[in-house]
Amino acid sequence: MKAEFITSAKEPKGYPPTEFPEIAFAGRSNVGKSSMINTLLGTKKLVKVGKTPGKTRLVNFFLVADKTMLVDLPGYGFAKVSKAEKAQWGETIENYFTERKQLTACILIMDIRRDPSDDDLGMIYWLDHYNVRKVIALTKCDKLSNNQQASRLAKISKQLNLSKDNFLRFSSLTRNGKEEMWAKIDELTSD
Ligand SMILES: Nc1nc2c(ncn2[C@@H]2O[C@H](COP(=O)(O)OP(=O)(O)OP(=O)(O)O)[C@@H](O)[C@H]2O)c(=O)[nH]1
Ligand SMILES: [Mg+2]
Repeated sequence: MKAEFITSAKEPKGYPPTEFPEIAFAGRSNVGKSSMINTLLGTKKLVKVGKTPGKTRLVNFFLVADKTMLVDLPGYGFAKVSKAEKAQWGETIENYFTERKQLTACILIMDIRRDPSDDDLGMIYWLDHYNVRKVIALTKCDKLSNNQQASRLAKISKQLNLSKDNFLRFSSLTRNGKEEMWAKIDELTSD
């Protein structure tokens, strides 16, 4: 699949002047946003991933097949950074979501082993409020058995009061869920 890095930006004035529909990847620090984009693109290196939370600090734009922009965002909710840094990342994310007209849908990523955080809830509330379509990707599924995955999915879907068709299971390690995720992205960017 043809995929190219377009640019990184902190402020809206640095965003590319393109009109392609954009899919934003959001979620807690270290949840696997950048890894998911690499997996979807079939690359290991196009997007930088990290062992420590806070690897992605800018908004990164990747153009796929000359038609869809995948947007990698900094994570939220990482406790071990300074207040100033937290505020900075928060602002970078918020700027993107409030200012970017090309935003078409959001892949909200959560670790299947963890309960949704207040930041996750805030993100869902915000997306619904602004009518941004979303899918919730439960990632790191390779850490659990199929049965465990099913029970975690049931629990999270109940906690969020969202039916199961809002969720996709994913693993960047095994690439499980990759085809389903692309099908979803195609659906979200058509019409
Ligand atoms: N086992 C497993 N590990 C994963 C998976 N996805 C990501 N990881 C690991 O989780 C860590 C964080 O991955 P990143 O993709 O950098 O996470 P991120 O959400 O982009 O993090 P920030 O940019 O810091 O917000 C890395 O050590 C990855 O190798 C997965 O599906 N399974
Ligand atoms: Mg990242």
